[in-house]
Amino acid sequence: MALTKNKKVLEFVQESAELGQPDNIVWIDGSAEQIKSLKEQAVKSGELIKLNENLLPDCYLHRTKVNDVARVEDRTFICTKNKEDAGPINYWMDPREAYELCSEIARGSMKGRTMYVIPYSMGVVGSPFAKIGIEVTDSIYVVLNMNIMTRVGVKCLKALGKDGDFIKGFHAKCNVDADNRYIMHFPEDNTIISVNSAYGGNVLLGKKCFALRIASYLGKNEGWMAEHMLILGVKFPDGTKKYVAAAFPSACGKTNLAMLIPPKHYKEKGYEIECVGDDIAWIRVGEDGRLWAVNPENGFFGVAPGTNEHSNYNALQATKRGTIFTNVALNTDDMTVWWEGLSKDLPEHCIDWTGKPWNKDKFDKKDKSTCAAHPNSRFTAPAVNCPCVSPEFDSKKGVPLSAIIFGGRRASTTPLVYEARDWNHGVFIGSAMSSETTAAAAGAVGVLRHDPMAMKPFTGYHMGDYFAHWIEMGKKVKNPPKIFNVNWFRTDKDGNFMWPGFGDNMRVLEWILKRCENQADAEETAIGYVPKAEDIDLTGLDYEIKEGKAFGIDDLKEILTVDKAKWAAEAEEIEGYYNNTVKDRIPGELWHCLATLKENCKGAKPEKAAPTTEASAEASKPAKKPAAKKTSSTAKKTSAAKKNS
Ligand code: GTP
Ligand code: SPV
Ligand code: MN
Repeated sequence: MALTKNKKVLEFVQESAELGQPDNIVWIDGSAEQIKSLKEQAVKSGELIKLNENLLPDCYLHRTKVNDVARVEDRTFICTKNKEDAGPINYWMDPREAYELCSEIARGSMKGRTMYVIPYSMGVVGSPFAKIGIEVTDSIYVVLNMNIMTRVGVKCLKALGKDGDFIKGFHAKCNVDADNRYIMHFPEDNTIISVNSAYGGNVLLGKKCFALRIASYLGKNEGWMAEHMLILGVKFPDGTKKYVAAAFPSACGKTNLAMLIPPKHYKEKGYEIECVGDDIAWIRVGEDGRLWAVNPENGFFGVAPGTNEHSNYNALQATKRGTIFTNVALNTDDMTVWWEGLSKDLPEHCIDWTGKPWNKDKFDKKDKSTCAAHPNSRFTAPAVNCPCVSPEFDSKKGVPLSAIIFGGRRASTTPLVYEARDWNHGVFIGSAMSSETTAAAAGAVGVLRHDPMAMKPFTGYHMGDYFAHWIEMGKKVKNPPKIFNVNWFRTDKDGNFMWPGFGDNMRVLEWILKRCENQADAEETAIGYVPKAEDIDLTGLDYEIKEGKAFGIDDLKEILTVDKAKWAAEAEEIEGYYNNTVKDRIPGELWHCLATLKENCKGAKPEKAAPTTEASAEASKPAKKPAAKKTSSTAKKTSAAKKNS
């Protein structure tokens, strides 16, 4: 039975049902009984595998199809009336064509299935930040994940009232056919459509689709920001707290930094880290002229491989109850889960992420195809499970930001940390970010791509307008946070990470927060303010870069170095990105910062920079749509396929 009288919601549900033609419609009320019964159904159908109730209470394993294991950037579209509004970085499709294409694909695809109606809120219900969405889906996996990742149920419909507006999300898994997979965004209609996938970021429509792509567009029009950022609080020995938000590209360390455990002597002094969010921040200007941030999510959809008691104790603890694991391995001896990096000992009896028996003797660390868990396998864990979750997690007003941090994977060039001269320069640093797409193999130079503010795959409009919005926001904040850039991933000539990272990143955070209070010195360089090596506390640091080579002050000096020749080349590279990729609509303030960088590096002979993927002719071509191929007898020939054939 419908749980609301809101006409717009009822209309949307009816239209969706007419399209999908499900046998039943079930409204998700958010009650524990309903969720429990859905879990039982999913276990019965094999969609979920129940794990050991004593060791992992209320935890389940789900395996996706092997063709459906990650976000699909080249099948993700921004459908604005004018192509220019989606900009040169996004894939674009005409909205009418996109609606028609998805309707053809989804029509009748829910026959014999149930359509679930999920009312959900991004942000605490009742917070001025919060926004309501309705996702319809024919996947129990989606319902159960949304129930962890967002706030779900009747309370959201109540908040919507009789005629409140909401973000429409239509998801039909269809045949999970990769050739007819589309993740469509209609920012001008507050609508998202996802067909032919059943994996995480493609189908949990509250996450990247709504909370970043649609929300970034809303934020531009309404004067706020939706960012791919973690939010953490640092509690000082005297009890005061300071908050920072940090944008790193996917799989570059947000969850790890958000839940950091400080080194021993910091802990002994009384420092603590509190996690407010690990992936998304919605940011507004507060009455006090500062920026205030909330995490619109309610759980963590975190990378499993590499997570262990030492690397991220808090994340691992968060997965110990009420968690859904996707594409990890199943240890059949005790019905628990396993992934590469969880433990040194490999499980004796194990089923890999594809559902086949796994032979530990054939495992080769360097060959991904021998892995038991998929490299992008994930856990969906409730935020309340996290031992270091912030007391401000449910705050309706959010937390005030002292600093914003950008960062990526850079084997060279970018120092461990540096500070922007001012807001606009910070925006320039974010706009010019590049990061390696692949984990650096020993000795090899990483393949770079530009990923401005870690938002390349998530900005729901023109990237140049997005930069301009950042500049505009700076004008609205009387007390802006300071902006920094970090790089945990500098390598030596053999490809070893030089900086210990993880918990030791606290040492850098401390310098950052001292700078915000004018309590630490810095040196002005061509790219901004860099710490003096002696101002980064190395007490108790115990790290071997490689066997027999312990990290020392000279290594710190090396990773703080700003090499003008490299930066002269970087400046040329950034200019090429602005001119050839983002093209028009780059704000004058950023051109000005680029000119300053070039001027500061003058005289240094540009040392050839590592080429970014955009530097190649292929990537700088305007966005084109992938061909939709007819592959199964039930999938209808799509209009895009007609045009492309
Ligand atoms: P998404 O959920 O995809 O947005 O990823 P994320 O940004 O939250 O990344 P996450 O924290 O899950 O880390 C991804 C990978 O980076 C893992 O393999 C980590 O082990 C590794 N990593 C995280 N922090 C550090 C660090 O400080 N140093 C090094 N060397 N590796 C790190
Ligand atoms: C990311 O890729 O940045 C993620 C995972 O956080 S997903 O939700 O699949 O986008
Ligand atoms: Mn992410």
